Amino acid sequence: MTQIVISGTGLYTPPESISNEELVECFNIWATRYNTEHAEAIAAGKVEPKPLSNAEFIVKASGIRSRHVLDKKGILDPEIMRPQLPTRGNDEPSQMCEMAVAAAREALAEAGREPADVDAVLCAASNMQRSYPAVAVEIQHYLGCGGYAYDMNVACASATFGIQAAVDALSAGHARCVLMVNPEICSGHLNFRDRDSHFIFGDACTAVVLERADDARDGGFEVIGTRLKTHFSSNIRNNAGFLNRAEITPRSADDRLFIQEGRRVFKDVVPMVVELIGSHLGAHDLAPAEVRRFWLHQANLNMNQLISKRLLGREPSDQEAPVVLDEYANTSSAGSVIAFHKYKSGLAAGDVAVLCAFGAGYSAGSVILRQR
Ligand code: CO8
Repeated sequence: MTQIVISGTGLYTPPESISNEELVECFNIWATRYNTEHAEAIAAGKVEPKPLSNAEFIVKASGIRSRHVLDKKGILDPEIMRPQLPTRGNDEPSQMCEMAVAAAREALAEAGREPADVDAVLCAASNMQRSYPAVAVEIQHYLGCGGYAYDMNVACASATFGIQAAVDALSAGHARCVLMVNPEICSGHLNFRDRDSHFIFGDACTAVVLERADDARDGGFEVIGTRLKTHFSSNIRNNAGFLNRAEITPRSADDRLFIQEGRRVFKDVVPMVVELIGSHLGAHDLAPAEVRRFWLHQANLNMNQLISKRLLGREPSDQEAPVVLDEYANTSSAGSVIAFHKYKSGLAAGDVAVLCAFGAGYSAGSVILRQR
């Protein structure tokens, strides 16, 4: 069988960052104003008051302390509370393209490759900023890659599905060098006026270069195997779509943003992921104790600790299951790859590691890697 390797990774981090305290201050100004304006209706029981948010709750419930975003000013203006991005002309690169090009350049430099060496570009993310042309084709154009390109969306698990698609294309001989990118502008579809979820997401983009082992430079990670799993659930959902304008009863604006039953997601997804990683390792005659590092999806610290604990039978160390969501929050499909990108050094040749992402769908993907 053709050996496939990850020969480079890259990361684009938006320069602006919002702390929990800044986010909560804005939310509470807005909620207090709302409650004052609706005081009579609230007293009459006709309107629910808006409860206040709390920075300590956010850290305790999620492990998140801050998030990088494309536009801090709009999100933190109580009159606006959403990112405000300049409308770009059709002859300018889109925001997703721009982030992906930056992350891709870093990944290609690590792989020792030029954009012209790439003959497949996969843009795997939770949202595309337009329906068509595919964002991947735009990235291919602005980087100067050859071959073909396409978009794919499997929510937070998109990067692992993208890695499997890349491995399949390389194994089948459809491509020799694949660039897989995950530009996530989560702030664009987050409801900053929903106390239960306003703190969850941030923006970032990751990039991964995959090649056949005999083409790649020394180092990097051999892909030992990939395994994907999906199971339908509406517990994480976003009803924004091209048919919104055709709906006889239009959905509310809030229903066209991210919504979730966080507790239920936690309960459903933890066992699904533990089973996926455990059975995937078993199929390769590996035990969780033999895994030197778990680069898990970065949604919730308690969730990651529970998954690692169930697999290892003990608490993981910081090195075994690195965390980036304190700084980045949940960056959807980029999260596990940010953890991989930032914490992939320090392993010895032959060491086994797992990259695993999970989220809406439900969807989950496991990628077993071996340090070369
Ligand atoms: N401040 C103060 N109190 C709060 C706040 C707040 N901000 N929010 C909730 N509370 C209160 C609640 O009202 C509740 O009060 P009470 O007990 O009186 O009812 C109490 O705190 C506890 O609330 P929860 O039970 O909801 O709190 P949890 O401990 O469950 O934590 C989490 C909430 C953090 C959301 C947690 O459930 C979680 O992280 N779950 C997993 C979620 C997850 O992994 N989701 C994955 C989604 S990602 C994905 O697939 C990508 C989708 C596409 C990207 C979209 C980008 C926008």
